[in-house]
Amino acid sequence: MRFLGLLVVSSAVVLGACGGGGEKKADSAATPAPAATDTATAATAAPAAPAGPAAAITGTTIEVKMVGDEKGYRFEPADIKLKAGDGIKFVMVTGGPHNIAFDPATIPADVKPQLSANMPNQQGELSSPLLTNPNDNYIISFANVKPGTYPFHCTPHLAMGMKGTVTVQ
Ligand SMILES: [Cu+2]
Repeated sequence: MRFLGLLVVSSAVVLGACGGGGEKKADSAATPAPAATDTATAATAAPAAPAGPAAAITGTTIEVKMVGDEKGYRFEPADIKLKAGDGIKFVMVTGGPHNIAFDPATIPADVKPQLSANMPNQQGELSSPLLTNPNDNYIISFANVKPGTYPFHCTPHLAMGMKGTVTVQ
């Protein structure tokens, strides 16, 4: 009996390091966001148009592990603080598939376009592809994303509490 050598070509996650020279300095005159306690149950379905170009990471890339084991499902660390221009590399470690998703209802309208532009290959609005294999990863630049705290979660494991927050300072 002969076995044909099966060449398993692992799909290389091509992380587009796009060298677009569009470096915008976010010199926003820190407008303090009013404590928005309004119930944003707007039934108006705003089209998710990724307006504007992705902004490349200019600062630090922080690694966040995506873990699922006997202790549960989680991001490590789960609460991440970023400076302007930083980004996050989400790495699948165990218990996948995992993804990274922002609930569009929790993301301010003036943040959505840049965040969306910085999330390649979305599988739904503000939702990354599923990461299935160890070391699969997904990088989100938060460059040009306005300061604020944005909750995110893993869609397959949201019910098991796999969630976190990104705070852009
Ligand atoms: Cu998960």
